[in-house]
Amino acid sequence: MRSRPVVTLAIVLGLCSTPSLVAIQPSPDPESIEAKTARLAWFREAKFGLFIHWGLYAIPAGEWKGRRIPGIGEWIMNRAKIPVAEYELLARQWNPVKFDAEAWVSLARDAGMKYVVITSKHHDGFALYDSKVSRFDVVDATPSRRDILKELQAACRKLGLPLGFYYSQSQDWHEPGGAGNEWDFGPDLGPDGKERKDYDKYLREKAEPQVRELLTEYGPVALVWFDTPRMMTPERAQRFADLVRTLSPKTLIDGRLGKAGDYVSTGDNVVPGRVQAEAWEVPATINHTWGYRKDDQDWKSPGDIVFKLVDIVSKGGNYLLNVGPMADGVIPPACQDALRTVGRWLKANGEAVYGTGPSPWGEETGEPSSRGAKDLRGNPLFLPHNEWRVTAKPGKLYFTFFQEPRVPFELPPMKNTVKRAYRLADGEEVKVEVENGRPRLVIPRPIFDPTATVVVVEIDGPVVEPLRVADRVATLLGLFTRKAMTAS
Ligand code: JFZ
Repeated sequence: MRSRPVVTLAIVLGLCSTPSLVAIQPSPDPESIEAKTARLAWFREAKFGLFIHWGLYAIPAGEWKGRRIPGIGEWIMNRAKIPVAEYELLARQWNPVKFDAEAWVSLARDAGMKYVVITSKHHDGFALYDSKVSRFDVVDATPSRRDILKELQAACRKLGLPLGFYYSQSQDWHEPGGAGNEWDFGPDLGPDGKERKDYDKYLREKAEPQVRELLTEYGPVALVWFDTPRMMTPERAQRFADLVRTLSPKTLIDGRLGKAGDYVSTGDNVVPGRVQAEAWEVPATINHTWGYRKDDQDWKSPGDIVFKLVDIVSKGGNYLLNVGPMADGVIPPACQDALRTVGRWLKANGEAVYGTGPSPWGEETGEPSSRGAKDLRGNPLFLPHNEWRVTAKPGKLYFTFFQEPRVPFELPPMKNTVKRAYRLADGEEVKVEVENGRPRLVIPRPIFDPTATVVVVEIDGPVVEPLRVADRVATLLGLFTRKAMTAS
């Protein structure tokens, strides 16, 4: 604080005495709103991404020594308390002969996904690329020796999809200093709450150098998806943030580093009830595990995925949907089919998704239950309404119906007049009636596409102007401007 006047004086003197320096733009503060907004532009447009959890855990695929190990597949080392020395042996079986990076990225593209995020190193500590600071990776420890991330980087570049890396910065069950492996290396914390491992040694000698390798050798890196920030003090988290900001200023940081990132990551599979202003993303499973488990073939249906996508987008978020490839490198065919079906829907209706803004209203997503009912955790009970959602672009509203609505469908209150309405998939005109100043859509029955039918409503003015209660009363009394009445 005390040095500030001195610094200011120095700057002023510097600028005055050497005019040439004025031309040098100081690089904008990476934490400024402007820098963050610019970094986030592609992410806010993209809406839908492919998450890939792949590693040695795809080999046991949920089963260890003939025993079914419950829980998510990529946690098998932890759940079965497999010693490092034994888990390491899996690397000798790693030989994904059917892995085809371009096939994976094409799947993402066919599904209408606009970015890809893959586990570069999960909690088990095994890296999917040729790391120079650890031998526990696909090249140094396996008979295959193929650098998975290099191949994916090339495929993503070729097909034009941004590629990001999940990196487990804190948990590393392979390292004595990493967090999480209490079966080989004892607890992370003592009964006094003090740290018992040389965690900073692990961070300095493996995690930080590996993040550096990813940013410098596998770029451009769209984002780093940090996770489970155990023992991530603000100082430690800052060291990772500094690496990302200095080595690759356009790279996004997710919401699980241990300090605020560029966007918020919700809990796994958790979709908030309401519109959120900040950029956010839901990491979600397509069945009930991230890493492949042979006993989980319970894929979400294309209709369910389309609903979740539009629901999330109408609340301002992104949907990062995961697949767990099998050990041979193949993404389970049934889950590929579901994704391609979603892609066909998006091919016809993507305009309602990509680059849109959230619902101008928001009440349509549900309502708090009356009389203060609480859920099991004691939170106010929220009753979701899932009949329709709305997204917006300048002058246009996209109403997506997941069920046949009651017809005519009364549009939510707005001051704007409706110019016209049409079905997005085939351009067919949808009749608009106006009653008491309130436009209604006469949607033909049966509904066009039972998965989800989008009706585009063109309005005057770029954005919805909300009707306040007083305006609504005036409308009902017939006092509202003639303008609203002339729509149809
Ligand atoms: C973590 C990992 O442990 C898991 O294996 C997977 O990679 C998943 C995407 O992320 O699990 C979490 C992390 C955070 C929450 C839930 C599961 N959370 O905040 O609710």
